[in-house]
Parts: sequence; structure tokens; C-alpha cells
Amino acid sequence: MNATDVTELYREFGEDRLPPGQRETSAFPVLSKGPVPEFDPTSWEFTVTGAVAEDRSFSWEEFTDLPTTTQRQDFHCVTGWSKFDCEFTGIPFPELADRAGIHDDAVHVMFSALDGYTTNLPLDDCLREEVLLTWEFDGEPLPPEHGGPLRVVTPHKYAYKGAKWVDGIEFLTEPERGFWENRGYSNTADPWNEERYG
Ligand SMILES: Nc1nc2c(c(=O)[nH]1)N[C@H]1C(S)=C(S)[C@@H](COP(=O)(O)O)O[C@H]1N2
Ligand SMILES: [Mo]
Repeated sequence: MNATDVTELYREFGEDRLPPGQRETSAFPVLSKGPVPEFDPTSWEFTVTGAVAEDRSFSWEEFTDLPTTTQRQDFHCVTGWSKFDCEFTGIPFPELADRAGIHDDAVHVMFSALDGYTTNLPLDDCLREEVLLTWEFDGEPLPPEHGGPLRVVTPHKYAYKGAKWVDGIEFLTEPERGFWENRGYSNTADPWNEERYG
């Protein structure tokens, strides 16, 4: 499949493709706060709640029937490594948001995951084509340790803004903080501005 190249998005934020203080790696390290959670495709449910026209839920089959796009992007971890040219396939956040019918007063988003992880972003940072809910990496099903069956990728932010094993999105009318944002990592997480700690 032809991937959309979004590796150039750094030009919006900084001078160099490699953000300051990062080192490039060809490996794909795993960083999780705990063990890989169980996934049962028959009972898995993805929920969209909060400031939306109507709460929605998707089965695994319904979710993976949504229209997909494939992008080539860079991946920046707050602990200092960056991996270039990762290919992820999934549905762009704006397309999913369209299906939910977001209320005018929604300003913020909280993602939740099967392992109890949460992470937050302003709505504007989510309404970008390159924020994907993805279930394929380099043409293969997303490996469980990297967030399979489904994760979020946020190439314009440090990777902790992308919830692995994501199973819910809540639209909020006030900002709130997620797991790492409450434990010392930056709420804004711009890699080109080295926003590592909050
Ligand atoms: N559900 C969940 N998502 C998560 C995490 C986690 O512990 N649980 N860790 C975050 C952190 S700190 C990073 S750096 C990336 C790491 O993704 P990777 O393990 O695929 O490299 O996932 C993020 N998403
Ligand atoms: Mo991280």
C-alpha cells in the first residue's frame, strides 16, 4: 500500500527532523507501565463518550471496517530515542470524530486503555490527519507489546500521548490530565521544544 509521508510535519515545529536531545534508533523499544493486557475480540468494545451527540460503541469488527489510511511517520519517545519511517495503518482521528458528532463545547480529549492507562490532548491536537487509531504496523497486525490490537499514534508529540491498547475516547469540555501527565511528564509534550517534564 502507498503510505502518505508525514515525516515532514516537523517543519511546523522545528528546524531538524530529529528533535533536540533525541538519538535515532533502528530498534523499536517497548515502554509500558505494566504487563500487556488481554485482548478478546469477541468482547472488546471501543467507546466514544462525553461531549458528543450520542455515546457510541464499536465492536472489533465494526472498528476494523472503518476506512483506513497508511502513513509513514517518525516516532519520538520522551526517554530519548526516535525511530524514523514507521508505517502505521488505521483511521485518522478526525474521521472517527466526524462519526461521533462532537459538541461545540468540546475542547479536550481523554484516551483510555485496557491496562488502565490514560492520556490527554487538546481537541485541536487530535483533529489532525496524522493522529491515527492504528491496528497495523509495517503491514502486519500491530504487535501486542506495541499496543495491539489498537493504539493511538501522535507523530507531533512524544509517544506517551499515544495510548496503546486504547479502548475509549472521551470528549471533555474542560482539560484534564492523564496517567503520565499526573506523574511529572509534560502536559504539552512537543518534542521540538523538548517539553519532557511538566
Ligand atoms: N496503554 C498504554 N499506552 C502507553 C503506555 C502505557 O504504559 N500504557 N506507555 C506510553 C509510553 S511512555 C510510550 S514511550 C509509548 C511506547 O510505545 P512502544 O512501547 O510501542 O514503544 O507508549 C505509550 N502508551
Ligand atoms: Mo515514554
